[in-house]
Amino acid sequence: AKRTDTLIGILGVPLEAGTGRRGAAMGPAALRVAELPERLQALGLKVEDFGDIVPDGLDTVDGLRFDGKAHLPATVATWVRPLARKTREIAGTGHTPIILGGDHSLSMGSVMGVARHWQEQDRPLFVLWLDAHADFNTPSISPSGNMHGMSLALLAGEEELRPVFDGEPTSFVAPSRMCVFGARSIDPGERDLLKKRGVNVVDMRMIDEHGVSVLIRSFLDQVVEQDGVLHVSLDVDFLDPSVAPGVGTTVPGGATYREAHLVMEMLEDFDRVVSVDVVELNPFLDERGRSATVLAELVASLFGQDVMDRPTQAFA
Ligand code: 5AB
Ligand code: MN
Ligand code: MN
Ligand code: MN
Repeated sequence: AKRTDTLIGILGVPLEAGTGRRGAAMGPAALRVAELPERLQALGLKVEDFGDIVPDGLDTVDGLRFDGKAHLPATVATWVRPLARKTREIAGTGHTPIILGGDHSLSMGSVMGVARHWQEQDRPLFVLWLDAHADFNTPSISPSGNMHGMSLALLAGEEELRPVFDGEPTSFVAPSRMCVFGARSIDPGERDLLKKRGVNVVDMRMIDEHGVSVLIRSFLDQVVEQDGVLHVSLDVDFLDPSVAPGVGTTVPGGATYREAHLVMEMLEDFDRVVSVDVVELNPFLDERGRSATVLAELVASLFGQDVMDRPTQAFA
């Protein structure tokens, strides 16, 4: 299916303060080198590239205080605050935002922005979190303090993380409208909190047993039932490291190439995806641009690239 009426808005977020490892800031550049925008254009979509977001000055987050273990929360705040404003603006002009990361803490901003937009339209926003991790830690339970492991918890409205958007407008997402898909590494405190809040979690064991299609379908059915729209947050580590090695937090036993594409193809048929993050690519750890290329292909699948209609692979 070709969606020639879709207007895409690309926005880069070269943020790596949310992770313990450097290199993710090169992600947006690598995804552009892998021709992610051009692949969408080739499908007939209109694509506008808004460049990279510029963070607010550190003086704007003076006095930001956190209890518990949180690494560089003020720096992350200087990125995700303008990102929330910009994403809301891009969505407001009828674009489908595609946010190129950057570490996963950026989703605090991108999803906050689209959540505000869709709240104004009175449409419930659902979030599909394709990830080896649940990113549902808070500063009091996080084993690492890294903010990229806390973004989904912030978006669910966890009190401990509210200082990130202190003084800024917020819209949170109901945990029952969140689905973590592909999980295989969740911390003990995080597991308890996910359960307490009622987040849907589909782990790799369930995927092995039932297959991605049945499990994705049942979440998408909930979106349709409530006449909702869907944000997709794609963490590179959703994929098996053999498919996409360019990532700081590798966890074996991830989604295969075809499982990931099937998810994207089903999302394309579903036709309710309103915004996308592509996060955690670390080009410094990649092998000859392989992971960046795989990600660009996955996004193309999500917007109509057909499996039978693929150009010859340039990598390998
Ligand atoms: B990612 C861990 N749960 O909180 C933590 O890659 C890992 O965005 C978080 O999913 C991984 O530090 C964050 C151990
Ligand atoms: Mn993540
Ligand atoms: Mn992850
Ligand atoms: Mn990671």
